[in-house]
Amino acid sequence: MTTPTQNSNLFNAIRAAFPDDLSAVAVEADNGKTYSWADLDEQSAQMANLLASLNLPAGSRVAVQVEKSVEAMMLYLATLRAGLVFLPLNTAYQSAEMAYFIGNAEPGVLVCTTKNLPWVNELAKAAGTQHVWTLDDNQTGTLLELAKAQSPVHTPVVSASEELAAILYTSGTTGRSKGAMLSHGNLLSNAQTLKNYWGWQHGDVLIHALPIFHVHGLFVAIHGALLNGSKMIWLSKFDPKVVLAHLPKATVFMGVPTLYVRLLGEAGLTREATQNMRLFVAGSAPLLTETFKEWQDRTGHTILERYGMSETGMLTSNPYALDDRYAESERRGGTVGFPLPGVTLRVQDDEGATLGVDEIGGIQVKGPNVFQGYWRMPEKTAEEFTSDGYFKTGDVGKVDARGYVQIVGRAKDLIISGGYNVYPAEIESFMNDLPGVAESALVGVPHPDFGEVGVAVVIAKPGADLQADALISALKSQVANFKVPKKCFVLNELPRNAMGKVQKNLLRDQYKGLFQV
Ligand code: MCA
Ligand code: AMP
Repeated sequence: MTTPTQNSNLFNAIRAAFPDDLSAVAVEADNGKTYSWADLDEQSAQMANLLASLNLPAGSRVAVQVEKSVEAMMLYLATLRAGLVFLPLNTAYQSAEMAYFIGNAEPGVLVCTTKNLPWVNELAKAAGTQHVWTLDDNQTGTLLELAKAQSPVHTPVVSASEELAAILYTSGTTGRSKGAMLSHGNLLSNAQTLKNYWGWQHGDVLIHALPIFHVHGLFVAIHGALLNGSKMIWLSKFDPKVVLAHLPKATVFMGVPTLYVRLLGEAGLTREATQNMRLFVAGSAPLLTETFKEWQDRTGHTILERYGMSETGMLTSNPYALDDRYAESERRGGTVGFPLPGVTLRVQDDEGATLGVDEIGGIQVKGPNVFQGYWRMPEKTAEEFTSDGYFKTGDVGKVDARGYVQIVGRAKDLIISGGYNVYPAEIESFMNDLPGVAESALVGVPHPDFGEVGVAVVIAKPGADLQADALISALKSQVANFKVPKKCFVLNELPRNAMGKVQKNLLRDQYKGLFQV
């Protein structure tokens, strides 16, 4: 237990890493604006004072569904320093999805775009959320108007390390997402581990091209730069040509595999264009060894692949330099490297026996980065931990003789498309509710750009005349665009095994060549 005076508020560690010269540029945004370190401190202080003025109960959630902007990042920092719980939501979520998150999280504050305000207001009313503000990516919105009237000085609230800092929804194996509760300590321990393990150094400059409503862009990228007092080149959206243009002025880039595939599609990606860079990090989805090798041949850089989860932050990483716990310093394609310092990883079979070298089983982890559980789901949380306190990741893999971890599959029914998670159970429930649909199945198949995409198989009710295109457009009006199946087939029946379970593996085999070029 921490002493009451010990303040483990993550913002303190971030603020302590700001450079002495607060007038220096902290963020160079692609809208032409630059933000100094003083801007980050003062504007997040104003937002923190605004949040504090609401006198919300401790642990209140601040739900945010806004387009990527530096002001949105400042709202995250403000939530930390105000001792509240940041809840970022993918901007692609539509009202049905948002109704679930807002109903489940019951936020004290909801921040959304002006465009979505009408229906977000309805959800807020239903959930008892008293404060709904707007924030648009052109530096306007009621949040900024109200914050302007606040003092630019704010002392971060005293937070114990086990107090919640963020909730991220993820892993809807049951068709519905669960809120992963992350504490100040979870986030800080992981951020400090990565700062050391990836050799962050004075003068580093990060190109930030990821969304900031997931762990990769919000924690791994932003904490990496801020905890190192490093400038960020801030792109509101990934564009390979824009990234290429900035490479000569940067040293670190982080991306999901799709970003690397698209950069490789650019003739401008050359050794010369990347010679100033120090580190390329990939994760959130499997990096194909072809991509890993092509990048090495084209640029001379060896991508560093790492593995993480919303529930745990980063778990394993290929070595940046020599890792004195292992005889290796090689980054190996097709592996996710070694368990990070402080992380204990094991592989177990279904009976709970710990497996040995090269034996494939369920990956389980322990560490200060592992979350506090799922929001208001104690039973589900208990199911995800072993009796001796390991978190069951739902990933299937092995550890080889050199200590490298390889992920070979997933026990959970999950498709990772362009780095976004698509939960078949959730999409199947939407499809089954469409008129004339008797049942459906969504499976993941390889895709040259997104890595993996969803393909739907739908069975019609007797007499119903289903058109695949009509089903797809119906889904488009209900769920986030990235979740919409890239192909839909109307068949007479689904393959089932003796127990009557749909054999998704047969469907995956049947459609695996659909997008192969
Ligand atoms: C866009 N589209 C997609 C995806 N993104 N379809 C499938 N999967 C996707 N990921 C579709 C849209 O529906 C749209 O189709 C069309 O592509 C163009 O939309 P647009 O938004 O312009 O797409 P984009 O700009 O090309 O986006 C692709 C992207 C984006 C840049 C790869 O998906 C992205 O930023 N992914 C990163 C996700 C991320 O940050 N993951 C980290 C999760 P239509 O026109 O038909 O609607 S954190 C995590 O996984 C763990 C913890 C970890 O280890 O990091
Ligand atoms: P999320 O549900 O957003 O927390 O995503 C976490 C999941 O992404 C993990 O459980 C893995 O299945 C997957 N993942 C993350 N990084 C990698 C990686 N480097 N290789 C393969 N899968 C990964």
